[in-house]
Amino acid sequence: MNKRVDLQASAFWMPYTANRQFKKAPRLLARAEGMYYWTADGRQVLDGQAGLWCVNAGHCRPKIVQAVQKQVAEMDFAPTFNMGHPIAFEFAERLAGIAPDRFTRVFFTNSGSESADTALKIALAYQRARGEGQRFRLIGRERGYHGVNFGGMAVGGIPANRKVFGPGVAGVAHIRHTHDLQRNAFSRGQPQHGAEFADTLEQVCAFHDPSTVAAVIVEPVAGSAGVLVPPKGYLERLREICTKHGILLIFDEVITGFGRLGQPFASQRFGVMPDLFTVAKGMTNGTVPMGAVFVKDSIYESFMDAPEGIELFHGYTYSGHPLACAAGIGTLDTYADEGLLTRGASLEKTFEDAIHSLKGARHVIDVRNLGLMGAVELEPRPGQPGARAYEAFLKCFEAGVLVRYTGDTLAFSPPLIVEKAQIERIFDAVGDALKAVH
Ligand code: PXG
Repeated sequence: MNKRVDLQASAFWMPYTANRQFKKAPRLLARAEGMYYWTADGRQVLDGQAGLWCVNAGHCRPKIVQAVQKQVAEMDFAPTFNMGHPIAFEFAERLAGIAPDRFTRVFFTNSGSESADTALKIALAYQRARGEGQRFRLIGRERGYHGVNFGGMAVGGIPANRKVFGPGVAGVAHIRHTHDLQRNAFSRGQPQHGAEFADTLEQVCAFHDPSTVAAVIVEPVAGSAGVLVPPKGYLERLREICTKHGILLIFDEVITGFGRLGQPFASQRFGVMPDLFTVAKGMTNGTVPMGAVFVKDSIYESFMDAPEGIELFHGYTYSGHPLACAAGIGTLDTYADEGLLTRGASLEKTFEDAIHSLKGARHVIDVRNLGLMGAVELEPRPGQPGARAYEAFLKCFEAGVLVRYTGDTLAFSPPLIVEKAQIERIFDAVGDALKAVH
């Protein structure tokens, strides 16, 4: 079969992809195991990106595969509206068990986008439940990514994701992003400068009147925008301002959750607690789509104070889907067996040294990292933004290493089972690619 000809006319409208460009020269993955993919023509590719920031335990892990196989044969689907199945309760309990103190409730969704929209809706409903129904505003941050649904898009801060989709949700404002190349380029871990960027929240609140603001949502480390690590003291200051004004702080932990930063969740890594946080991706090791919102006990309780009846008019057909719950339990077992939720901490220095070895490489204007998350930012080629990173990505793939690129930034988030030699291989491949890119 001539795959190229078939693909050019394929019915598959690919997401976030230059369809025509891709279909002319497709890159097809056919199999995966542990740290590796194999292409359709049999080449082995080291996964420097955990799939799409999600396969934290590596690919096709036996406990997860077996759990899903068993569940699909036993009960494929069951509703969670006014019905229940034990595995959903079990998985929620297990999740609450690894969450920071007081995050005792879990609302199931099917993706990070749905988690963001669910968290925003819970925040609005909570404010109303406690008699603060005038708080309708939602605040996001420039360069933030909270998925593609209307709520997450509205609070998101990447212009290309918003500009053609109309006015969207009313009452949304944004605070400044935290990227400061001039002062913080080549920072190892959290940058020194920029705690004061949190004060833009104070300004936005003053402008709109803080008593109209329901919630602020940020990624603890911005992922899609190119791994923007929060400056020291920044998240602490956001927390203080939210608390002072009765505003809920939502952390979007879709990428940072499940061990990416060397702790189960970013809030634990930074010692800053939100009121709600969202997850997806690593929750099921990417095996079956699923997301969730973790809710602090006091927020949940305020819903339960209402007269009996449905407390929250929200939910998805597949909230708590049995296959996803089975995958999730197999995932948590795998994380626990191998200590993966904290393994990133022991590899952080190795990862940091390896990625910073690219300082001084051609085109590189910044290197940044935290946990097993890192980025290398390139000087854009004049008149061709994004071209250099795209070409470097292609060269790495040809050399057998999968990385991610966004704009002119290369991003890295290997599975948490990665070994030192594999970390070195990833950054050697990037170094070679950069020598070949003009
Ligand atoms: N929040 C955050 C912080 C994310 O990173 C979402 C929400 C949305 O999740 P879903 O499951 O609806 O896609 C994400 C997703 C990239 C990239 O290249 C990042 C994501 C997805 C695809 C690509 O950086 N993050």
